[in-house]
Amino acid sequence: MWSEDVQTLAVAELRELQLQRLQALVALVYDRVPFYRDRLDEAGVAPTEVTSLDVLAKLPLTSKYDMREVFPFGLFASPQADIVEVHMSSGTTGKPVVGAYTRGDLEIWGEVMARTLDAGGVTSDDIVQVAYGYGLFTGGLGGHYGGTTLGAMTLPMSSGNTFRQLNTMTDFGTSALLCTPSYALFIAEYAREQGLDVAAGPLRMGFFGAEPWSEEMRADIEAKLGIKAYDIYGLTELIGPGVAAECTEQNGLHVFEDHFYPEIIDSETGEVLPAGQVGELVLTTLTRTGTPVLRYRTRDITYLIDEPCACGRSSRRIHRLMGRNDDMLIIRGVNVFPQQVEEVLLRVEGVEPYYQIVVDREGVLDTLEVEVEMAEALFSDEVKVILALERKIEHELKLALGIAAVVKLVNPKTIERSEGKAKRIVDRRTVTAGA
Ligand code: DLL
Repeated sequence: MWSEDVQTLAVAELRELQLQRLQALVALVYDRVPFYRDRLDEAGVAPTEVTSLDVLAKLPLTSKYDMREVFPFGLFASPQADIVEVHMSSGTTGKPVVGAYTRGDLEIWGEVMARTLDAGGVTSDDIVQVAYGYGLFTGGLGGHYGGTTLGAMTLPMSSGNTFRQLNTMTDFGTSALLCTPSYALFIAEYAREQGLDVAAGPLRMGFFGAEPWSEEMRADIEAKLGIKAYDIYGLTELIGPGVAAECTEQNGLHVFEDHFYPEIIDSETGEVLPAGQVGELVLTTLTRTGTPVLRYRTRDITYLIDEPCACGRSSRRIHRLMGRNDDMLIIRGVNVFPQQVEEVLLRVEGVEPYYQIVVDREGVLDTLEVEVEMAEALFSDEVKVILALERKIEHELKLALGIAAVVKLVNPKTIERSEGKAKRIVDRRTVTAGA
């Protein structure tokens, strides 16, 4: 196991290490970042009062909106001369969020991404194809630093140019693929069209994340590519990918707790919830010095698992993400997560895993429409077969969501394929709702 000593540390020792690091972090941000100093002063907690991990619950939470206010340099805790790299979130809903890395931070990133790949079985003998986008997005370079830190032969493909991805995979004998789950599906589809049997080749592992995906989607990808598909998690604000990752047990994602401290809170009240209870994930960086973050509200919904894992890692795990509280649709008063829709669609025979959820409003009533591609085999079938399948999926969705949806089977290849994060929700109500 990569960095086995620290990954299997006795829990009491891990907590002690976390406390020491938290104390250093709070002292650092208090000293160097006026934004945090003001928030800590407002909360009435001095750095010297962080005498146990329980004090963390009294420290202020940080949101994406806070970060945007101090864009771009307001959260730097190191002099600009010590910053060697910067990444940014896409900022589709406002100003982007900046993550700045010192040389030490890049080493930490390489380390946690090496752990991520090692957890799925990658060694220095493997050939790692990084098909996350390179650039300001953290997926490409994060995967890259993980591969090179581990000593694997790393192919910096970036996303897109699927023809070349497949040729390279075949020519080099790639054994590990890194990309978004939606791009993995597209690669599988493209390979099939080219008559290439990826499952028969050397590809053995995939490390997928950066967007929501379901257990059903995992099974589909594993079958089509003939691999083990591991769920990996992270976000720009914290470091990028490398915050948490699955081991070969594929039963929750181990948080690399010596670098990132996880909490689950009730989104409404901010109260910290015990392991097993579903809520919003809050993360604190324990070691970064470029842009360290205190109690960042991720908006991601999950719960903590603190039972020991058969793999021997002593860190707590998070359950596969269950949605984001800002992706949650409220349709006729009912909470709907896109992943619930995906789970239903992938269980049904006759449709492909390409779909879009369209929410609109007719008068005062919200409408939910799910467009999903029919399988090639169904395409030539009679209209009544297609209609019957639509009604069947509507029935299943009603059972799963508790509200009615209209299902429209669309022709094969009509829903846009994704090379990065897929866009699956179209909410036309936002204009009138003013959100
Ligand atoms: O997506 C970092 C990353 C790159 C993670 C490659 C994994 C692999 P951002 O662009 O800042 O960073 O987006 C972060 O993406 O808050 C989640 O909502 C979502 N997300 C990331 N990983 C997963 C996952 C990268 N495994 C946001 N499952 C996060 C579900 C995920 N959602």
